[in-house]
Amino acid sequence: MGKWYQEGAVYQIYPRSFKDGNGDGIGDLIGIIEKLDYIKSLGVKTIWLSPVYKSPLFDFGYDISDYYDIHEDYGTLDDFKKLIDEVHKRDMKLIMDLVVNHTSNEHYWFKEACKSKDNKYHDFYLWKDKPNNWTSLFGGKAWTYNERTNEYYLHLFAKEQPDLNWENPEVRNEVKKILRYWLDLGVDGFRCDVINLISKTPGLPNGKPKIALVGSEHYLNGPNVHKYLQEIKEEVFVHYDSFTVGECIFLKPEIALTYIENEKELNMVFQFDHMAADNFLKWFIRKFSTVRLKKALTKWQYKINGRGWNTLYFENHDQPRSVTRFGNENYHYESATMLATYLYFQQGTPFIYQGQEIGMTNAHFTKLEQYKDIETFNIYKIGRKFFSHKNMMRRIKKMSRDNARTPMQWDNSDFAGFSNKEPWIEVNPNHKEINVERDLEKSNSIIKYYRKILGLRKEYQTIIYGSYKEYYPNKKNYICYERVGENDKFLIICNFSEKTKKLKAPFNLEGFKLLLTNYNNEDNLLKPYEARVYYKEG
Ligand code: ISL
Ligand code: CA
Repeated sequence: MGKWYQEGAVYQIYPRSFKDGNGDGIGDLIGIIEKLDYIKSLGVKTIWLSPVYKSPLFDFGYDISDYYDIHEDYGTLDDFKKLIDEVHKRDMKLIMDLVVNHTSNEHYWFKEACKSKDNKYHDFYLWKDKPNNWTSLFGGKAWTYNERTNEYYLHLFAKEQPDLNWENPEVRNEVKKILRYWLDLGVDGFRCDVINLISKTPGLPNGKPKIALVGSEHYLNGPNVHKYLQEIKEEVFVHYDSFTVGECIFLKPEIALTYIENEKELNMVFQFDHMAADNFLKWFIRKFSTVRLKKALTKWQYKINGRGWNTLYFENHDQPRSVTRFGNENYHYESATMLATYLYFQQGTPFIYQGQEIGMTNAHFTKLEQYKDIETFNIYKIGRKFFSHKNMMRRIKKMSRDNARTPMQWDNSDFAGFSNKEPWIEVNPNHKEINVERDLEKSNSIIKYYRKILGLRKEYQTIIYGSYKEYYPNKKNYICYERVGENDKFLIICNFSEKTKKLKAPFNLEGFKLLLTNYNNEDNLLKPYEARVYYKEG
């Protein structure tokens, strides 16, 4: 029997945009409870809930001001306990987002720390009399002046997100208390936000000059990160049946293994290599290349399988919608199902982001005021020093995180069934055609296709544990890989383009049966975005 977090898929909910249960235009916990049967019907095992803690919402919850309470927009602690209960009643699990590289600047600790250098919380954060040259991941400087102590504090993200000083054992003890609190409430694990940034080079020295992320050599996979994570694992996680997935930015497979081999610190990680298939450093856009995408994903299959455990994702609350980004909105059903076939027959835990299962698209906003995301505004402001308004609007239209944060599209009513009140962010007008209710009525239902994939993963252990081998790695817009088990074999072939392509296989398909496809076609021509899963026993 394998591990539940390896065998079952995860469904990520961005609570502000999932379902509004009390009619204020903002998603909430009661709304999520209303939709648990729908989530269960997809065949997923676990829900990953993006932050619902108290927060001033500068980064919509990734800036936490109270780790022990629920933001009033999302409900109460009792609502949360009810959610956990209802999730477990459906034999599902729930993991929370753990954001402990930084807190909100409105957290009690930080407000105290700013009062004086000898305040007991002062060394919960990282201070310098003079800033070094590090830059923030949200653009701009990574330091902000604090008048009362006449010094600067570090923030790798927004100035409202001061970095915690993990060198301080008091900080680590507070994090352990937070973990135990939620685990004792029944939470089944955590998605650990930018967890490979928590250890910084002592003394916080200057970084080498470069175009962006100046100083990152002093905080990416820092000197004590493994000490800290092993401490947390040994003192907390080993006492619970839980799992952790670490978001680790700019990570190589060899480094990933130092976190996940033998699960000694984390059970798995999110890496970002495949997210660079259409850009450099997110905002320098380049033409999407399927060969680049394939190389990235195959590299992680080859390097991790057998020694660690992969995560399989194309979307989350930070990434543009994959059907727009990698697929084709004119072949909506075909490209959404092809992407799902390509991704979820690989080895690793599937992560599905809310709305991906109906092929929700990018927002296609045209005005800056339609956006809500702090990263988007920061990047626009900085970018305008070098590029025109039009140029920057083109970049943020493609890459803004708000592309993933428009309200979930449940039906074709005014606010897509998300709410009966004007939501906090605009609903995508295409919800008239793209919504859960309509999808489930269609024979070409993306949801039903996802259900088939997750059903096959439950039925065939080879999809979970089998070997992986890619064919034709350099063949553009063509996917071909095999999964081999003790006594069966899968061959996945996808036409990753809108052009008809000749079927090409690395061996004779005699004796194989077509187990899954997004068309009804078995001849040797692949239609636009056609995906096929061939299967043979023995
Ligand atoms: O998408 C990204 C990488 O290309 C960045 O926008 C993202 O900020 C980075 O991956 C870190 O993300 C995490 O930490 C941030 C928070 O804003 C993101 O939502 C979270 O996923 C700071 O907590
Ligand atoms: Ca609400």
